Amino acid sequence: MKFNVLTIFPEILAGALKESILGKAVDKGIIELNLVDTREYAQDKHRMVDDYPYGGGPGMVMKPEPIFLAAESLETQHDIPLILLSPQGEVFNQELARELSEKDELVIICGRYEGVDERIIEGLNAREVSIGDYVITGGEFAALVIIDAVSRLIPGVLGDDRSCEDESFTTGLLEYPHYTRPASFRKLDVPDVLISGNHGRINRWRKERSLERTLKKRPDLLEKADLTEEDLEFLKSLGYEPESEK
Ligand code: JE8
Repeated sequence: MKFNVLTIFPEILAGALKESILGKAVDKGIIELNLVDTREYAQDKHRMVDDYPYGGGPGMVMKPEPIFLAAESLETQHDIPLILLSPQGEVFNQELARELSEKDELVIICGRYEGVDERIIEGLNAREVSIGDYVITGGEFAALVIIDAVSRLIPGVLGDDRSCEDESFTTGLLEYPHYTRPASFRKLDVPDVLISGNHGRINRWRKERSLERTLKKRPDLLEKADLTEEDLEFLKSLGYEPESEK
């Protein structure tokens, strides 16, 4: 997968993506980063990438020309999804991460200031995506979130023993609680069942904790989760009433 990112702050992404698992995936060539500094495509001698908003008002708006030229400079095939990060976008989730992870290549446009000239959306046929309902200062950190979530779904990026089949948001449930050594720490003990060696009991315990904490912390997730008859019975024993039975 090749991520083309258009930004005036390529170092934010370069710095974050050279570390850890994603850094290794880049080294291995499983993911490729093409960070394009849109300031390089500014048209005037002052290399201006922003200008005053038509109609007045506070702040500055990113000019269209540098972003169009940067996008057109990419040696990409037609048909490559172009994502514009924006608080107005569809909210990013695991389903969209999966969809994007199937692509060979993506183009991600990061704005700053008050955002980009609206003509970017139509003119470049960009899909607006938001990482959630809060305000950040620009698209770069949102791009990192998307690159991270998409990359870890690409075969070879995670270690083999970390297949992400059974995890939260794949099952639609929150994860069970995790513990490691020591078994007792400041009088706080690891649940006995996890030390029992009985994998039947351990799996049942984990499934039940998963269901229990999803009911407690994120009951909204239960409506879409794929629950067995047994799961449903357990949830009902905790007081859960499915929306369909209300
Ligand atoms: C951005 C952003 C995502 C999210 C994304 C791109 C470009 C309209 N506001 C713009 C005014 C305050 C400052 C904002 C800065 N900004 C924010 C996001 C995003 N994806 N989930 N929240 N915010 C830009 C400029």
